[in-house]
Amino acid sequence: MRNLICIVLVFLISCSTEEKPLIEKVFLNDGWEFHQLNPDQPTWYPAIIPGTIHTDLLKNGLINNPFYGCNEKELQWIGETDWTYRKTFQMDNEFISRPNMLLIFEGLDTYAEVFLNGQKILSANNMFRKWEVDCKSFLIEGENLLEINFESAENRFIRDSLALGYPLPGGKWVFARKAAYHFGWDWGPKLVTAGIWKPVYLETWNDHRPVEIQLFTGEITRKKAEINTEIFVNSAISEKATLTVTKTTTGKRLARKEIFLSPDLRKYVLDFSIHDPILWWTNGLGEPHLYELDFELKTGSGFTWSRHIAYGIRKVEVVNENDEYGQSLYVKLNGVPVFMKGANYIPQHSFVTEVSDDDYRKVIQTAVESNMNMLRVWGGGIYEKDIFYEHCSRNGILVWQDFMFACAMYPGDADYIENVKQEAVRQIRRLRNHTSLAMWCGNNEADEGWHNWQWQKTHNILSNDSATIWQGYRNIFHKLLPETVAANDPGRFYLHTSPMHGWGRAESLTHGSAHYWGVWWGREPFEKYLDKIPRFMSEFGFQAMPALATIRQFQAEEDDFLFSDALKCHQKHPTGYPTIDVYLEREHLNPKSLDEYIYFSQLVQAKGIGMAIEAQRRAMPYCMGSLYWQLNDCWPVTSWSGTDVNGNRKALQYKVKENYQDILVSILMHNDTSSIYLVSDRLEATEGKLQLMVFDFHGSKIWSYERGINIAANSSSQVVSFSMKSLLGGNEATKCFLKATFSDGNDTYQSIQFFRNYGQLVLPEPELKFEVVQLEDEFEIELKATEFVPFVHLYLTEGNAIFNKNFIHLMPGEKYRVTCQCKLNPDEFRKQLRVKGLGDYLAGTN
Ligand code: BMA
Repeated sequence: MRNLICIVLVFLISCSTEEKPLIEKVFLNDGWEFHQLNPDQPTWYPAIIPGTIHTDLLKNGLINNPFYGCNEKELQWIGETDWTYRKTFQMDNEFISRPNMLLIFEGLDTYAEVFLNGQKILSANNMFRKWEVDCKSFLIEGENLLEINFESAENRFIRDSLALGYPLPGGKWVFARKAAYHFGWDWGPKLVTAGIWKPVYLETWNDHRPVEIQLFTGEITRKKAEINTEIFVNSAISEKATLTVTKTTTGKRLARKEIFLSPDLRKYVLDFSIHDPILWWTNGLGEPHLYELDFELKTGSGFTWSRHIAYGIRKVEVVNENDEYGQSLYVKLNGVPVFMKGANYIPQHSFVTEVSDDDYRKVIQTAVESNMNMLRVWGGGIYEKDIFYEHCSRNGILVWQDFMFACAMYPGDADYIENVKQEAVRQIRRLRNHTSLAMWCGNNEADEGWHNWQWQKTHNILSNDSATIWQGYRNIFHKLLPETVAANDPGRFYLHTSPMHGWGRAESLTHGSAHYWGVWWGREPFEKYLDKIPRFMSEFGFQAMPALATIRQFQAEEDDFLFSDALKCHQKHPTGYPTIDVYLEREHLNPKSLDEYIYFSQLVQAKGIGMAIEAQRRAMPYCMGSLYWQLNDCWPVTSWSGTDVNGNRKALQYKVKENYQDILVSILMHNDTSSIYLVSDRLEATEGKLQLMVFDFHGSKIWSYERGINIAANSSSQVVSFSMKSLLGGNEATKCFLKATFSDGNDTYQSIQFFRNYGQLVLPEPELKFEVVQLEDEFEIELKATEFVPFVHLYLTEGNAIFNKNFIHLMPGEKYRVTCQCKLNPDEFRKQLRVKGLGDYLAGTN
């Protein structure tokens, strides 16, 4: 296709004395086309950039939806095929005579040979790097042709493995600097993408090209915070310039400095202070205050450059030192140890170019509403877009950032190391100004795999090769990455791996970060979580099915049975459903229909993970972090996530919200004794009232206790305990529950504990009524029941929805209001809404 592309000009720089911009970006995202490399009769199809080969094939109607049914299996050929993309564009004489001209690829996935007017200008091999090519001598006046050939990452794996000559544990991602989850994961499909996944543009400049700016917070006192700024500029000429920084909100200038720009220098500094600084705090502890700052560079000849930065003043220290128990790992924010409450985050889609800005807003909103203060960007995905970190900064969420290495050992040759170095430099420098960035971590479970997963045996690794592989590991994770962090992001904490010890080893509970998978992978009972308390739990999890609306995304209603082929294809753990079944049986739950399986698996997931979070929070300050596996999904699937790919929240998400509140009321039932704990993350003591009540399922109070309490700041303590006998006083354990509340006069925190497993409860058959009212931009559902109804579940049969509360315990006669955001009209909403309690579901299974 010889299209005349639409050239978008972005005037980065404006110039008061000349008409032409001094730095200009000409985007080349439009008018691309693609086909398979080297077919007999090529047919070119239009492509959308940024995108991937899968999205292009799908949008041209050439393949079926990869997420539907078991389609994934039939689409494996795409990842095994080489592809080519091309576009043409016009250049006039004025443009090509400009002095400095770069062709910039923000991201190429992954093995790409780039040709401009028939000449090879770039060989790319890392999706996490930005590629800049000086293209002045290749551009011509008139029509230019840009072509990119993508080699299949799967085929490349075969070539690279043969060349290496010894096996590397892990999967097909070990050589490719490409998102590992594209090769399939235990929650994600194997869809090995290729393509231009980030913008492409030409950038021209004349005299100066500012490339980046970095801010460091120096000393912070009550009176002022010192900020040091480094600005990096490439210059072709020497001249005087002025650097200024202004507060956007007030227009107040904070600093001004005369500098001399010169081709021999690159780095310029500007130091300034902010008086009476308002510190940045995490969600729940205070305001995540950001200073909106405008930096400007102006030269005598009229060159102007500006950059806006939202910057939080805070001190984050990650304390990882030997202590009386082993080795601590905790975050100190502005001098205060803060318990990290959060989850592991994975890419939001198998094709990351499909994730919209609004999706980023929503996923962080889920974290905020769930009272989290940390997310871990897991190492098998991607370094996220800036917007992700911006939302985290604005919402008080700290980021634990893995480098993109997971569950494998990697080659250690010089080319590979250099490639990783360039990637690390690029990503560190891109992310280091984000206030949310707390720490870097070398990899996910590579050290653990090497020492605990018998890789040497299962991969037949000879001892010589074993030494080489381990040396390669050390070179990357103990040398290259920490050194690159120290050089480019001085002061930020680097952890070489997570977990620091495998979950079978004693040190995992005494030293640093731990991933506890005895529950789920080891099928241990949830009660194990009570004993397995590490210093910082960075992974633990349990699976549940997604919402019915999400299942409907991959199968038709007539396939709603256990277990349809599509349900099997949308479970990626080798023993996923049987493992869930083990835990359902322990809970005396026996789902017979899909509807019941969704509900029961979600209840059990919430119960188990809730128990773990409570145990970890109760154990503070010994344990100072709880990041469950996993916040979100990349496609519709049964997985460990609390929120499915369409934003529907599982029971877990509501449980997490309760368990991550700044005050936790926790009931520990053990050996026929119920102990009540109060945990507070608040920075000051809290005066309030603790109330304990035992109710039967008709709502009659059969026992109560009340006491005033002063909870110390940032503390956990056991307040009181009672034997079950005294709580029940002769009533049947299957027909009662314990409710504990703590009220500080403004807020009330509560916890409910049953005395028996969910399946053993003897529930009455109440009348459960609900009414729907349409509000301005959401629906309100009013619920009422004649008897106690535990775990009332609201859901839609087809539509995706966010309920502000769900899995609610309804007391008899009490009116309860829930709001729901969804895109349905009122009639459709009423038609699709289902409201069911635990008793309704149990009745179906008897
Ligand atoms: C953890 C993660 C992932 C995996 C999850 C569930 O260890 O790092 O590799 O998806 O377990 O098995």
